[in-house]
Amino acid sequence: MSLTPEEKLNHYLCAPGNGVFTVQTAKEKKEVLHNRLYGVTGEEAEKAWRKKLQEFCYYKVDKPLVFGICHDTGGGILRGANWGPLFVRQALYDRFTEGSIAYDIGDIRVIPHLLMDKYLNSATVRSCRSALYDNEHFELAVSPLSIAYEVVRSAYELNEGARFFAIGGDHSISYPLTKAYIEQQKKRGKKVGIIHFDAHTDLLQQRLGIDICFGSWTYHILNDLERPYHVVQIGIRSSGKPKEHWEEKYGVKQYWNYDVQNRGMEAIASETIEHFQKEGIDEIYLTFDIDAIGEEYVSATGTPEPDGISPDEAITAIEMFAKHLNITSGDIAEVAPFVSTKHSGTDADEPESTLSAAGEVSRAIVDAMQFQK
Ligand SMILES: [Mn+2]
Repeated sequence: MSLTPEEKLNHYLCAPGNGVFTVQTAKEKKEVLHNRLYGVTGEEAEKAWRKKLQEFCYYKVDKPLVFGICHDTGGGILRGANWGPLFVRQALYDRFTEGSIAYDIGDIRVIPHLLMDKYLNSATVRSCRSALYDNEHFELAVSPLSIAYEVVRSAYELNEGARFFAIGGDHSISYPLTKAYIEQQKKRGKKVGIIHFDAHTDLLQQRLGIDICFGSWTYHILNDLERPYHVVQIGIRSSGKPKEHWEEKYGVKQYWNYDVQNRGMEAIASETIEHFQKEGIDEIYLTFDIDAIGEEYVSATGTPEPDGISPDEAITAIEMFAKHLNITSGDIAEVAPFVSTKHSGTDADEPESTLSAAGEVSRAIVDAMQFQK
């Protein structure tokens, strides 16, 4: 039996911060968030969130939608990005009042052992449908990445111009999100570009036989774009191969961290803006892997890397992009608040330092989505 987009969203989502399936862990943290968003906690917060979701479905709210993907099964070095949505939301809403410029529709429901439905046999799909939806015959996705894709598609069915900001999660979340985004913009006759901040290229074809994961999602989205150089990567510094390899083999455009340090972020951002303008790009998806920022500021992440861009450089670039490009959706990934090992003798307080950077970056991306050109 097939369901309407409203019914799907009601099955696929849960209250903000509740996407990590726990009974007691971080309960207080969830209550703080719910109090802030709804003025109540527990079942009352659940009701208040569901009412907001109904409002979105009914009124097609035209603000950027915020949702969380508490998923780190696509990671594989240090896990813990499943806690990103709960903590990054707090940091984001510390910087502006939720409701003023964005609309929080909650977290997607996550079975933490799953990645994508295509990896599952039908008996597992049925059993997970029973667990999530109480009905093994509902034709609904059960894995986090498959659900993320369906949530974005359902939002588009309700509002064809929906804009969203997703909070991950490991970086594999950007695969279903950009996939759904590109399909939709193509339908609307729009030409799409992706700005990708990261320490890594994420251009592996597969990792240990798994094709969609944190290290490979970009490779798998290249064919969906009109040209591979409609992906611009910024901040790369940890790669087994040099820039020329990736640019020549895959056709992407890259600015490594040394480019940023040698030429300054403003020059890199200007060149990126000119590149997209020259290509006639209508809409931009901006994805930000928090490890683009150096581990001296950001160590609460799965693969921290030293000597990256600074939070200020990131904000400078995003604010320049916001002025000249049409950023209509985006995400932040790989914030892992409980993974706060101190590397390279840094003395930053963690995870506060990482969360402050993540909050600033998220605020800048959501702000960027306000400007429509
Ligand atoms: Mn990444």
